Amino acid sequence: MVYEVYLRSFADSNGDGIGDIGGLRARLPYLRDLGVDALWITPWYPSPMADGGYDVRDYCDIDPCFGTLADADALIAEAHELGLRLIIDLVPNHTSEQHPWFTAALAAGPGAPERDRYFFRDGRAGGAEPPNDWISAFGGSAWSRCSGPDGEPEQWYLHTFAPQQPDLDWADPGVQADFDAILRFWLDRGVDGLRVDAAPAMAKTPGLPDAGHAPGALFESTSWVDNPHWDVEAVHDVLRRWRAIGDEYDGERIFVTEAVVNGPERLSRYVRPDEMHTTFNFDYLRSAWDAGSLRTVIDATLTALAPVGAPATWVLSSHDETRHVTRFGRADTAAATMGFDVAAGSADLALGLRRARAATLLTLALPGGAYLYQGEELGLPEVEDLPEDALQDPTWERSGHAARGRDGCRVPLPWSGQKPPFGFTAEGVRPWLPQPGDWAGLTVEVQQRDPDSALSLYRSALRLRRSLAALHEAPLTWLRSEPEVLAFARGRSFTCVANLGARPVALPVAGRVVLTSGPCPGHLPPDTAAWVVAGDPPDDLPHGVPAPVQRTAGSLGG
Ligand code: TEU
Ligand code: CA
Repeated sequence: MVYEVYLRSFADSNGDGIGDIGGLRARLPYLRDLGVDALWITPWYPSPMADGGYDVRDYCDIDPCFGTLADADALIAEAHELGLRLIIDLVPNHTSEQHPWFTAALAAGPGAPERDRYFFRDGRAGGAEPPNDWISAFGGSAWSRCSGPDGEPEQWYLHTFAPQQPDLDWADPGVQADFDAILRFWLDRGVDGLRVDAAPAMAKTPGLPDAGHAPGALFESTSWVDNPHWDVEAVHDVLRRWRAIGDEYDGERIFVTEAVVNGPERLSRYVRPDEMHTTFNFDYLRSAWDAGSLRTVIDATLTALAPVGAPATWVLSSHDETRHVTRFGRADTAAATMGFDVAAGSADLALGLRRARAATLLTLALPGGAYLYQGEELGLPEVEDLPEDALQDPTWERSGHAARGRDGCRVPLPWSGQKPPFGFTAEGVRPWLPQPGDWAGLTVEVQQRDPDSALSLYRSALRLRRSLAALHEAPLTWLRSEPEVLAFARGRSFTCVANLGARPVALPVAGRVVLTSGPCPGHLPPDTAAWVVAGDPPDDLPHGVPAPVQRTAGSLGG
C-alpha cells in the first residue's frame, strides 16, 4: 500500500505554516505503524508554487520551504531503515515559467533554438488568436501569448495546465537527454520509484492540429478518442526510455504513471512489459458508489491488465479530487474532474463516512496495489467552505470563479489538540490553508485511542492485509450475491462482502468475520463491508480490532 504525502499539508517542522521534509521525517513512525509499504511524495523541487509545486524551476534540488537536499537524503535513509520505500513525483510535461530553459527561450525570441524545448507558435488571425483550439486542464485556452522586450505581443506558447507551466516539447533531443540525467540524479540518491505526472500530455500530434473541442469544453480526457494533445502514441517512446534507465539500477525501482485516459484498454498500454510498472486507476476513483458500476470497473481493469501482466492499482482519493467521504455523501457519488464539481450539492458526511469505511475494506481486498491519500485514514471530509480569499488552486481563477478547485482536499492534517493548527504547525501559527475549527475529534491523537475510529480501521485492515496470504497472490472470483452486494473470494480462504444497497442482507458466505467496516448485528447493514476467512482466524489478529463481538471473530448471519 502506497501512502500519498502532500508535503505542504502533512506536517510542519519549522513553524512557517507549510509542511516540510522535517515534518515528514518526524512522522515516519506514524506511517510505519499505520502499515504503509511506500510513500509517494508530491513535488518538492524549487518552485514558485503557481500549482502547488507542479511548476518546477529546478529538477535537481529541494525548495527551501520544504528543506534541503541533505534533508531529502536523510529522509530516504530513515524511511529505508523503517522498511518504507520512497517514490518521488516527476513533472516532465511542463516546467515552471521561471525555469532557466523557459526564461532563456523567451529572451531568445522567435525562431531561436532555445524555443525548441517548448511549443512556441505564431497565432492565427494575424497573430491575435491562439494557434489552435487546445484547452487547459484548469479551464480556458491552452495557449498564452508572450510579449517581446519592447512589450509588443509576439508568439504564443502552449500550457496544458496553468500559464505558469509551459509544456516541454518531448520531440526535442535536449529535453530527452536532460531528463535522463534528472532520473539518474534521483535514482542515484536512492529513491525507489518515480510517479510520472500527467504522462498522457507528453506527446503531441505533429503539426498541432485542432482537437475539435466545443467552445467552453472541459478537460474530460476520459472521453477523448484520437486527441492530438493527450494520450498520443509517442508518449510511450519516452516511457520505454525511462524504463530502460530504471532497470539499470539495483533493487526494485518502480515507475507509476498518472494517466487519465479513455478506459482500461488505453490505460493498459502504459504498463506494457517494457514501460511503466503500474499506473493509477482513475476509473475506479471516478466510479459512483454503486455495485454495478464498481463491479464493471473492477472487471474491466483486471481484464485489460491481464494480457500485459501488470498489477492493478486502486485509488479513492488524491490531492486533485474531492475527498471521498464527501463525494460518497452526495446524491451524485461519482467523481468530477479537478474540483469542477461545485454544483454537486451538499453532502451527508455520516453517510459518506460509512461508505468510505466500507470502500476501504473493498479497496484493500482487491488484487494489486492500493494508494491512500493522506488524511483518508482519518476519514477527513472535503473542506467545502474555505474562504474565497484563501483559495490558491489555479482552477479558481482560471475558471472565472466557477470551480473552487482542489484546495478543499489539501487542508493540513490535524494531528493533536483542540483547535487549529491541531499540531500541524507551531501553536499560534496559521497553516497555509485554514483548517476547520471543528476537527478536534478527527485528530490522530484522538483516533489512535478509539478502536472504532477510521484510523483504527485502516490499521487493522492493513495489518490483516499483510498477514493474510490470500490477499497477496490469489486471484479474484466473484461470488453469487444480490445485485447491490459485491462479494468476491480471493483464493479459497478469504471473502470480501460489501453491501451497497439500501437494505440489510444476510452474509452470503460462511466463515469467521475478521473485520467489518461498521456494526454488524447479525447481518450486513447498508453501506457496510466485511472480511471473512474460512476456518480459524489468523493467530495474529490485528490489535486494534475492537472487542465488540459482532465486529470480530463472530460469525455473521448464523
Ligand atoms: O494532474 C494532472 C492530470 O493529468 C490529471 O489530473 C488530469 O488532468 C485531470 O484528471 C483531467 O482529466 C497532475 C497533478 O496531480 C496535479 O496536481 C497538477 O496540477 C497537474 O498534474 C499539473 O502538473
Ligand atoms: Ca515548514
